[in-house]
Amino acid sequence: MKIRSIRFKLKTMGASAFLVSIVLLNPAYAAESSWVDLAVHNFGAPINTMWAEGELSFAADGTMVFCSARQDMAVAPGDPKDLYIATFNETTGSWNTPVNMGIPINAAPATDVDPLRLGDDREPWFTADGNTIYFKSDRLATTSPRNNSDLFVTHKVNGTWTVPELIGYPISTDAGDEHCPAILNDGETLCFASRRAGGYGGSDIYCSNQDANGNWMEPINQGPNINTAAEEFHFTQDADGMVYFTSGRPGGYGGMDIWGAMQLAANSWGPARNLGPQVNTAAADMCPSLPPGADAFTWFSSRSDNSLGSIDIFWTKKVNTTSSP
Ligand SMILES: [Ca+2]
Ligand SMILES: [Ca+2]
Ligand SMILES: [Ca+2]
Repeated sequence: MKIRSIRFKLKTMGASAFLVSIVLLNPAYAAESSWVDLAVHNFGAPINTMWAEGELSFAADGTMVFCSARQDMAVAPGDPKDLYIATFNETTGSWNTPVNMGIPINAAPATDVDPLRLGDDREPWFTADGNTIYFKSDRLATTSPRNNSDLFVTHKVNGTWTVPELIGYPISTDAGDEHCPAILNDGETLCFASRRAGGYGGSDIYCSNQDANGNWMEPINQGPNINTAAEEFHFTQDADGMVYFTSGRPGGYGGMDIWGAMQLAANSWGPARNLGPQVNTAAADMCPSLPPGADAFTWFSSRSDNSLGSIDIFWTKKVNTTSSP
């Protein structure tokens, strides 16, 4: 058998963003579906480690922000999660060593102020222009009233990330444990998860838009095709309008699974479909993300196969998901 190299390139806005070199064993099959197309791929080192990785998000140029529980680069000993930024090296065909975004983007533990302030910064949403990151943090958590997490935003100004600002009420609340922010394809609608009263149970997904003065309006529960009595969180929308999200509803493969639903109108979604057994397993399969280009799908999972330890980030071809309506 001869060795043949297939270069799999994701493109966006005319710019090559993300390149993976893959070796196939038989050139005769190169034009057909191969194991490469069908496989679930581990992102590999240096992104995945023996600690937990997850919650990734991409800018249009392929730069990735994600979170990790790795302790060898944490902003403080015992810090549970920090945000990291990583770029892909097209020369070597692998990711560069990720960079801890540092304080003040990441908060150090402040349990002396309140025992809930563990320094848990996670669930980044990177805007396509690479200049804004929304994320969840416990830096303002309070035991009474119990407020575990809120949403924050930071902007890159002249090459420096600004001190994160709280996205205040009615997005962050004192009782909702807001998390998993996301911007829909329109570039304007902010969606997030919250346990606030009035939902279908547990964590539900809500969306909001700004009024003419730039203030976020009352968030709208995304309805029963998205939200159930189980946990729902982490929207991400593709160019076709399909939104991918995490849910623990019945009918999946066990634990948390990733589901898809097509947008019908503002705040209105078609029936949710499980993405199928390539992506979803009996373990926790969560927090979908879409790299630049149309054909890849990424997420994180506690699946034990092909893992570098704890939770890892994976990708597969989008064709391996069964989300089509
Ligand atoms: Ca790991
Ligand atoms: Ca729910
Ligand atoms: Ca699962």
